[in-house]
Amino acid sequence: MFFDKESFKQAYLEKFAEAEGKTLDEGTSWDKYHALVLLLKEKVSLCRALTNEAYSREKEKQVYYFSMEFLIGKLLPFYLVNMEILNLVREGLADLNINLDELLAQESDAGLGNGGLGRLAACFLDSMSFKGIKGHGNGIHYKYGLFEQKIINGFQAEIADNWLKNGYPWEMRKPDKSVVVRFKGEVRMESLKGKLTFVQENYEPILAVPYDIPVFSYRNPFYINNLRLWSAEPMAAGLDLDLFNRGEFKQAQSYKSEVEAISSILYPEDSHIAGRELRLKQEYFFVAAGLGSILQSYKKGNTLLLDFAQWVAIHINDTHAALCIPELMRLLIDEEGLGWDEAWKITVESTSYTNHTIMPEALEKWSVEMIQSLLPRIYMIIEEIDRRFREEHILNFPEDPELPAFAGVIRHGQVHMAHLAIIGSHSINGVAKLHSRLLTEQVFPQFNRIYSKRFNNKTNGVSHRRFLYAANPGLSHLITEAIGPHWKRDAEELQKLEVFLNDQSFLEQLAKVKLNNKLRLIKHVKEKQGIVLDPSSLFDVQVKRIHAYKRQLLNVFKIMNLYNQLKANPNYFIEPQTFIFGGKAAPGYHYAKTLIKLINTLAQKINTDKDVNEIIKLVFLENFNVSLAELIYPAADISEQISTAGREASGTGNMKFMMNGALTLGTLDGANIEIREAVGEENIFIFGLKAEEVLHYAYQGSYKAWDEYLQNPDLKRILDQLVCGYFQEVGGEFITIHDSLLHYNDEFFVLKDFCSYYETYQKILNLYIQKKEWSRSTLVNIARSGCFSSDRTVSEYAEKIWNIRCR
Ligand code: 26W
Repeated sequence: MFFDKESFKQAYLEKFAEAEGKTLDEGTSWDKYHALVLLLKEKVSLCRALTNEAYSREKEKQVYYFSMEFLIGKLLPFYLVNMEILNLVREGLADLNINLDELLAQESDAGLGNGGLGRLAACFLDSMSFKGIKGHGNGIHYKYGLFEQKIINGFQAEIADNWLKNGYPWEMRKPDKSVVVRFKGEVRMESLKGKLTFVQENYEPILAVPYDIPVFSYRNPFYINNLRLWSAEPMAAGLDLDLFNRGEFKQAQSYKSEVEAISSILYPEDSHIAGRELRLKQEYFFVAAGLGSILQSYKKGNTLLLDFAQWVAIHINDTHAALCIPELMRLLIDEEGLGWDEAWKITVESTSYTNHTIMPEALEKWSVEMIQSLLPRIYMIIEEIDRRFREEHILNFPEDPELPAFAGVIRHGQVHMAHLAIIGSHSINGVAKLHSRLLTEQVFPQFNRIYSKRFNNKTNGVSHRRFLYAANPGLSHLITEAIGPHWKRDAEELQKLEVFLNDQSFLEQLAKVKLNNKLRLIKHVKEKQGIVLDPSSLFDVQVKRIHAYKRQLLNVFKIMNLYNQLKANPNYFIEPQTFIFGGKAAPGYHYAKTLIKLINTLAQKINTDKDVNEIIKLVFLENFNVSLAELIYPAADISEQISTAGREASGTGNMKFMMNGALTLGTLDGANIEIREAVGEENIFIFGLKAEEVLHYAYQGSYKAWDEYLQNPDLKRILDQLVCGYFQEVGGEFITIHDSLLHYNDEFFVLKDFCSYYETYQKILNLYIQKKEWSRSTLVNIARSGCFSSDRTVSEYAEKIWNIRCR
């Protein structure tokens, strides 16, 4: 890459002059950032070209990861760390009077995702590249990513995220690789030499133009993979020229806007599907564009179409990409002339599907009318898939005539996307052991009977290079000093840290790293929100999307109870504590937005109360995104993972906290269960109902939230405080929350789990004051976090699902 600081400086100055056409003194921070990205991109391409020549690699299978979301965050700081040139570049730039941090601040935090699913996709890109897998992302080039969150008067306000306003130097527009995507129209059937063919007519063509972003990983610029994001553009030079020529400028302009709307904005909902036509258009758009270009390049390779599945794996990241199945069928049958059976075999063998949620309101269903009018040929294929499935399985399971009705793709005028994905894929996986079990036992038992071999588990993982190595330089340094650098390549090596469990000086250094990370976060919070936090306090953190099932409310009740106790008993001694929340609510999710207001209202009350504000403090951090996450995880003592058991498919924040040495306070849900297995019961704090118990209550209808309220005076006080003027709430803001618990019987068992949660929290406080024991527990968490690296997850996908070799 660069041999030394001097060669970097020279290359940088040359690149700057060439790209910006100014002297360095005239250049803005943006110019300097821009030149640095161009230089790195060029260097990396050069490295790859040279190595390719040297090694001329044999033909390899390619994986295409289809995802509507890629929450990649900032690339420059991560890539500098991955190439191990951060310090060299920092020092070289400093010699030129340039502060690297100012350049890093220029890059937008690419927020092309909502939360867990999108961030997982980004971690997989890193790990696929690291593992030497030719694995590419395929997604949408949204003009606006997930909104920026501002807190105004305690409420969430949303501001459009115009992440491309200055341009994005990592991406490269590739107009020559554009694909035409066809919507609407009619399908004409005709017989050609005795063979039935299908021709789509009078359709609306839309141009899909790709933007490519290079993906490379740790010390490994040779495997440059590609994240390809598609942008929707009108076919004829930006305008409908017919309309334009007829003088109908307004209509011409509106046609342009309608087309561009397809890749204009990321839907900010992640647990509720509204069934809007624009979203369906987005789904088909990126699927058709991606598959179209894959097939084009596959055919250039002169390989037999019938061998497609041997060379290509199509992975669908939740059902948002399930239209890959009928679209691949359409391409193979209509465009390539294969018969149904051949096409179906190729489709099923190449496609695999990951499910990320079992919440019924998040399982996608589209109305038959909508698919039929927007995608007439695709609908015909879906109907045929449904017909054949029913036919085959009525014959195979005569003892259960109900089964096909249950398990078909089309039911009651709706297309069930998960069913389509299951029938059309050779592998269906959940994202943590419990989740995968619930998929087969509770959500899709009929399919599990038919296709039991297809169902499997792949527990999620996260990029330990981003969330530990790059995000926590202090801890990374300490680890490398202790066990050498190999853990960056193989996270399992972190286990070697256990030899320091009784090393007093190491444990003290660990605590010092945590303190420094708290100071780093405190500085940021002070600059951004003007709030001053206490570095000697315990940092209890819950950062994630705001949802009823994630139960931020339970955490709020804990804080209210603690506050009530402190007020009632001024001599009550506890360790100083800082409660930190962060996360976005979907703009239309009223309950979640009310929760944000409640947290801020409580914060205002506690932080201005002189009786307590030296002991406890509460903050809601604005605009939780990848960059903020990278500051928060390293500073946390407690990781709140308190979803109602059975609801959180896996969680990945839990893993990021763990590898940064925070102890989990959580339910037996998602991957918390596997974290407990890894660290042992004494190094995690588990409370609350188990998934089976929750299910049992739900079946029996035997849970009575009112009883909890009446029997527990602390809880009663808290609930009353929500609605009795305690917060001086305007217009009864918190009534909805109160009603969700008492009038709608507390669907997420907040009241039921309260006591056990509160008691477990007290245990944490007890351990926290025993500094040595606490640090040991912290160390066990770090040392055992290796299995939650996405390197492990991606290797499992490669071996068991994609059938592909890893490095
Ligand atoms: C708009 C509809 C919709 C529905 C579901 C959008 C997005 C979704 C996603 C599937 C929700 C999601 O992000 N699920 C999360 O996926 C993570 C990665 O596997 C898991 O760790 C989380 O537990 C799961 O909630």
